[in-house]
Amino acid sequence: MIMKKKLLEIRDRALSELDSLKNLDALEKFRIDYLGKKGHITSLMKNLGNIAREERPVFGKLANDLKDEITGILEKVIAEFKGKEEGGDKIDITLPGKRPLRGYLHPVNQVNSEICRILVRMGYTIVKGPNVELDYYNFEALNFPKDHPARDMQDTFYVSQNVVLRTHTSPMQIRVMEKQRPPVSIIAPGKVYRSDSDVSHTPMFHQVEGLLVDKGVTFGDLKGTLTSFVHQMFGSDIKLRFRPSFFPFTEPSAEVDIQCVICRGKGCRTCSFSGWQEILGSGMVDPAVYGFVDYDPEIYSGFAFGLGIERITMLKYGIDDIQLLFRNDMRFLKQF
Ligand code: 2NL
Repeated sequence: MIMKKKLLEIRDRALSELDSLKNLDALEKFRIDYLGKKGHITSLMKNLGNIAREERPVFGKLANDLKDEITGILEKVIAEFKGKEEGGDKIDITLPGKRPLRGYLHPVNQVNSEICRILVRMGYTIVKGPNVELDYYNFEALNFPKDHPARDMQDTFYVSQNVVLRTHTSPMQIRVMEKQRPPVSIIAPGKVYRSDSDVSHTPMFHQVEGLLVDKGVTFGDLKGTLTSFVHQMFGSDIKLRFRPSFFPFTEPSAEVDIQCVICRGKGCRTCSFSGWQEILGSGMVDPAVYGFVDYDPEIYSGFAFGLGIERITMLKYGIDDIQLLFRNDMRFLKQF
């Protein structure tokens, strides 16, 4: 009976010790202490020979039961610890994954990329330059007279008397022509700034301008290039019309309208029921501009065109308020 008391004592001690163990190392030490070759429970069993013959079967069973009980609890506790250490009880790997939100280009940048892709494939090279420009490159060398309304403080952001935020990307074309002899075929995409803000104007917007100068370039080349561009951009069944216009830096000048992409010419709100939408300005480079970059207008001729990216984005998707493109409202942007 002394042995039975001893057995119960060992059981109590084992159970309370098990409760206080904090990690897998401590559990392993516990296993050796109790179940190892020289462990408390193993020793009990080895002592079986020292007790009365009649008591041996009963005591043997008690000792075996204790060994099984402690082994069972120990295994369970070890499994729990392993789970915790590996984070196994926190992550259910059978749950479906969370799909991360994937970023994508703003519609204005998507349309910009599409325009540049088409023009680069036609042989144009992309050039980029400063948003803060000298009056000389923004106005003077582009043949704007000193009293031209675009030069007004009301329309242009002045940094100082002869420095402005560029009002178009044409200054880059002048910078390239200053350095490079013809043939020149470049496009200048980028931000431009005008002191203007309403449903159809924002103080900053995006433009792509194209310029091609070489020997023997004609208005026919301009028409062919822009027709091919429009067909690639909006579809080969879209009709164009070239309308006489005026720009200080081109002569002759033409604005290009396309059949309304929303109503296909029938007349709707987007095209003010005219069936046509204006998409770009263009013209043959004015000989006066060549004077500023030292090209001989008797030898060279060329054409240029400029288009507003926001305007084309709005036409393409039937957006009626330019401000929507700048509010960064995901409910709006997600649609593109
Ligand atoms: C428009 C009109 C245009 C040009 C831009 C240009 C550049 C040089 C010389 C001559 Cl360096 N022209 N650019 C020509 C005609 C029209 O843009 O309405 N853009 C939104």
